[in-house]
Order: sequence, then C-alpha cells, then structure tokens
Amino acid sequence: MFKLPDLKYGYDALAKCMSEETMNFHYGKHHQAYVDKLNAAIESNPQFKGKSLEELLTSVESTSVAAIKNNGGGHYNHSLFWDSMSGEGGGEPAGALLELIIDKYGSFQKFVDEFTSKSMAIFGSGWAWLLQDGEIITTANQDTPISMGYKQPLLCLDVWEHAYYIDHRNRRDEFIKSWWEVIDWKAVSGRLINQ
Ligand code: MN3
Repeated sequence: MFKLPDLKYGYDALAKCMSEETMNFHYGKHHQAYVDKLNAAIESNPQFKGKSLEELLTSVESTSVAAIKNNGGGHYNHSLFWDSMSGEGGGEPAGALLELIIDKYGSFQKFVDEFTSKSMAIFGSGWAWLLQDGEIITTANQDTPISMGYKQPLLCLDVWEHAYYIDHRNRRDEFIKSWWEVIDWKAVSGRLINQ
C-alpha cells in the first residue's frame, strides 16, 4: 500500500507561493487521490503487488496499465515536488549544483529564466524538470522522467492549474515567480548522484 508522504513543513509554510487552502486541496486531496487510485489499480492488477514506485514507473508491463502510469506518476511527481520546497527556501544553490548550472547556463539567473520560460510554454497540464545533467525538460499530464529512462530528477514544478488557481488565478507567471522563493536547494542538491 502506498501512502501520502509526510510533509517536512506545515500547510502554511509555503505561503509566499501557495496558501494553506491550496495545500489542503493540492496535497490533501489531489495527491491523496493519486495515492488512493494507485492502490486501487494495484488491487485490480495484483501481479504488480509489492513493487516499489520506481519499479512500477520504469517497467513497460506496469506502465502499460494507464491507471498505474498516471496515478503512480502523480504520486512520484508530487512527492518530489513537496520535498523540493521549504518555508526557509529560496536563494541560490551552492557547491556542485551551482557549478553544474553555471557550466550549462552561464549564470543562475539565466537558468531561472530558461526554466521559467519552459514552464510557461507547457500547453495545458504538466511538469517542468531539472535533470541530473542540468538539462531542463517538460512532461505532459503526470508523465515522469524516470519512465523515459532518466535517472532521479533533481527538481520539478507542477504547472497544472490546481497548483496555482486558488492563489494566483490564471497567472501562472506570478506563481512561478513566487515558487523560486520557496525552493529548498539543499534538498535539491542532495539528489545529485555525482557530486
Ligand atoms: Mn498537482
């Protein structure tokens, strides 16, 4: 049985970017629903019982079941999203991650601009990702990079409307701008495999 991961902060901690009301809906209802539906999909497909989330999302057999791919992706993506933020977040990364970003983009600000512009360009619902090699990609719906052969992503941003509509209405740009102020760069850097 999969379960909603505990948050490392309170529902009101990310208020610069998302309110307690958004957390109630986004974490408490949307993410919970992915977990519940993933568990239901495993009940209906018992050959996948006992597999880890990573195993489910990287196997052709399990991802060919739409309910496992979509709800498993929803659970994986949101878990990484919550863990990438903190009430004391913001600023810039340090060490190996900052070096990687500067090597690839020239400056931290250029990386922010590139990530923001790719996030703004997502048509409809999806996610923007920072990968291990510093590449930025986007995925639609709840598709997740680990199903596409990429290693554990470093950072992700949810641009489904449910992520920002309560606090920012249709202003995705305003939401993304405030999101940079709650990123937990220590947690993000901790995911680098080669450092
Ligand atoms: Mn979401």
